[in-house]
Amino acid sequence: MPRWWQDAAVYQVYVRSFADSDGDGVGDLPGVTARLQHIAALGADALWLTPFYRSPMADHGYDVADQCDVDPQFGTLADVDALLAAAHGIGLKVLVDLVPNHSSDEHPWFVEALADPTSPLRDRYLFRPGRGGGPPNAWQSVFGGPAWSQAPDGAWYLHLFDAKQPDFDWRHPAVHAEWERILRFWLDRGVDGFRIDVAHGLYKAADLADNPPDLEPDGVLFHASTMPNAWDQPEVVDVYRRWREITDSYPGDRVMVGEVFLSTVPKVARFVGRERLHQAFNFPLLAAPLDATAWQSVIALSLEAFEVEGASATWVLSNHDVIRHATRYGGGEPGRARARAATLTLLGLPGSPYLYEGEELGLEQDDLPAEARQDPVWLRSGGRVPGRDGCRTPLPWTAEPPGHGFTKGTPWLPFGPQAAARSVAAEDADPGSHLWFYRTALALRRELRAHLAREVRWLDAPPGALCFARTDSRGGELRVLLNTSAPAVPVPAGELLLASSPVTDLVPPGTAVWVKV
Ligand code: TEU
Repeated sequence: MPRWWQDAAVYQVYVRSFADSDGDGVGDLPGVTARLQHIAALGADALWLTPFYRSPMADHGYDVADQCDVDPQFGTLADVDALLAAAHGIGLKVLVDLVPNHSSDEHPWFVEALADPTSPLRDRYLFRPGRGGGPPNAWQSVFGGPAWSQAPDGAWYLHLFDAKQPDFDWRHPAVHAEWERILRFWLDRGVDGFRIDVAHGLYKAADLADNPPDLEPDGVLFHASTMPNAWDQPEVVDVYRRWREITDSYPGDRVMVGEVFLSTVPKVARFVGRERLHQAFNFPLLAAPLDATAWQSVIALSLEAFEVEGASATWVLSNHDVIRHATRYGGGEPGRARARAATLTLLGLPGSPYLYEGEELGLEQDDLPAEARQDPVWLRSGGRVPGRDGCRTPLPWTAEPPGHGFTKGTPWLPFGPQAAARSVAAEDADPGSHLWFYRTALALRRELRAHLAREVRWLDAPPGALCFARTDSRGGELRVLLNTSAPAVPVPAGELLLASSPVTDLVPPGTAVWVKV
């Protein structure tokens, strides 16, 4: 019997942008509770809440000042309890986001460490003397600029992200003890699991040595590959070994999914398994072009690496850090059609799809005016890097501006031009909508998944297409065919269960089908 999380469809709620209950323009926990029915009706099994902890919001909540309290913008601890009770009442599990690589500079530990050079709390972060009048090494922040800033006494502290996000020193035992306390705090409160931010981070090379100068980034996503001394150190998996013992000691199959932002499946696979994390996000697939050959090779590698004892595969195409996949795949109706084809293919695989709020509506990346942008990536790069605001605009619930059912006030980021046509209400009223496609696909997946073998068999397909089958224990099999670029491919013989776009007896490029054979 598979565990609930092995095949769970998990819906990512970017709390700031989901639903605002009090009119301040920022989404909040009571807003999520009031709209849980949307997630249940979609057919998701669980939701993941992005950080709602006390935070000065320099990175919209990924800069945490108190990991065990709720920011007043988002609500209260009682609101978390109410959300958990309501979600559990309708059969939804809830994951919360942990941010163990760094804290906010307004965390009480760091406040004292920064102010007092003799404080023992300094050792819980990475303070170092400078080198030749500058920072201790040449490491760069993910958000642009040097990864070091100075304390008033002249010492430097490391921040791989914003200057308001100092990195912990995971070589200090107090950091381990504190995070085990935080883990238990949320497990005791009844969360079903954790998404672990920057899970490949935490440890840095002990000597903080400069990185080899001639490394080329292998894609914008994978800053980690150019700074091998800053990420993906051997020690980090031992943290998760210990955390797995803790999560396993609780009833109810609590789960951990790591945001392991590394470029290849084998690098990510090191984090996953029986004595490690249950899952890690599959970014190599997200970064691959939507091309049958590339997809088949990443999917095959992923199944081999992640479908192992005590773990399962994940499939993710969008989140709050990347360009929405309808846009990456070309935008407009063709981009949305390709996005549906990609999603339908992944929903046919064993493992957990992670769906980002708004992708069920086929939302595209919004192009925001400079004065509206708020992402530290945009701010720190002086406007050179567009940043992530375009995938974080609020969810349009209704067609009516200005609040679109998201807020009674002014939304913290403006709605884009697609808000009215792609609102939940508008798509709910249209049986041919992207939203209804998601609902139908997830419902069908739910019906089939108990009967389908986890094993995936690859079938012959013409160049530009891929095809796989999973045996149905009641007889026959499910066949999934994705055509990315072949001249139209015949629909496999059998009962056509679902198509990502209308098909006749041919599957055109940019289309996927499920067939019961
Ligand atoms: O993202 C991690 C991130 O930004 C990646 O770029 C990665 O860590 C980097 O390539 C280095 O390998 C998470 C959150 O999802 C994001 O929203 C936060 O801004 C960030 O961590 C800092 O907490």
